[in-house]
Amino acid sequence: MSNVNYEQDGNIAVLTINRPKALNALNSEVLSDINQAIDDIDLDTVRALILTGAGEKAFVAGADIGEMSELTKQEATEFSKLGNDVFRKIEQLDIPVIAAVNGFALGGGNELAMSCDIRLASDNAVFGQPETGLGITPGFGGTQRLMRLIPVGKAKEMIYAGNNIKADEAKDLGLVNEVYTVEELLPNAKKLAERIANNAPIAVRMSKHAMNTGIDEVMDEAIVTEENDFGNCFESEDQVEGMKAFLEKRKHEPFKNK
Ligand code: DAK
Repeated sequence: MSNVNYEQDGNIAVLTINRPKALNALNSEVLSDINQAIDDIDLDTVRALILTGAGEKAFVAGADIGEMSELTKQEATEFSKLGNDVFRKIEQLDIPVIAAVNGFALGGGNELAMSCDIRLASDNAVFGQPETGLGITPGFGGTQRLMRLIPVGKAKEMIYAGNNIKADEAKDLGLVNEVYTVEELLPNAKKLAERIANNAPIAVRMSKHAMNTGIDEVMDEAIVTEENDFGNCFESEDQVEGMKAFLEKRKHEPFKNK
């Protein structure tokens, strides 16, 4: 797949969107390639995924404006569904996904980053939803995810006015967890991915499910979601080993994802 690179190293994998000449803008081909690459992940061995963009300028500069400009209403709906389905697949993937945002994350790029569990940024990263200046609304979840991640008034300002924010402000707002130099971004994303990969995969998966499901539920339902996910861990060998190792005051054996 020419539009994405996928590399697995042990238990972690890096998916790089590779269309740097167009600042990694998402056309339907790129979206299909991301979709295929996600489907091909070996979830028995990969325990954390990093998503990043090729080149020095951009994570993803948005959906492809050239392709979108020609769409009919029917085609636009299909394009929006393709993007939404891929982004939702990333959001609901059984392993945590870290966005390593290495430059512009505009429109669909910011929306893609927001579909990930965690965002880390380089100090030259720029986040924004410029769609209203193009005569459209954000179409890959931006109207919904941004206001769930940062204060509603700030999300509305970014979307109505098309104001971009830089990495430091994104950190202050909680949109990104940490800011690094360009060179240090990927190594630090890998360090975090490795820390995640060292923990019990079923427990991480159940935690992701509980948080992602519970955030859209009322508290009385959300705690039941947690109860079930907590209970599910007790059918795993990793739970037995993790607790046994603690009680025996030793380091646990590498977790087996079983
Ligand atoms: N689409 C297509 N090409 C793009 C692009 C994009 N989003 N962003 C950049 N490029 C291309 C440029 O056209 C240029 O191509 P050439 O002219 O070299 O062939 C190349 O990438 C380099 O860009 P620049 O020359 O512009 O580079 P600069 O450093 O000067 O500027 C920039 C960088 C990121 C500030 C600028 O490129 C820019 O403003 N880009 C557009 C950013 C943007 O507006 N992004 C939001 C796109 S809209 C929906 C579904 C989805 C969406 C909405 C609705 N439904 C179906 C309902 C999502 C919408 C969006 O994401």
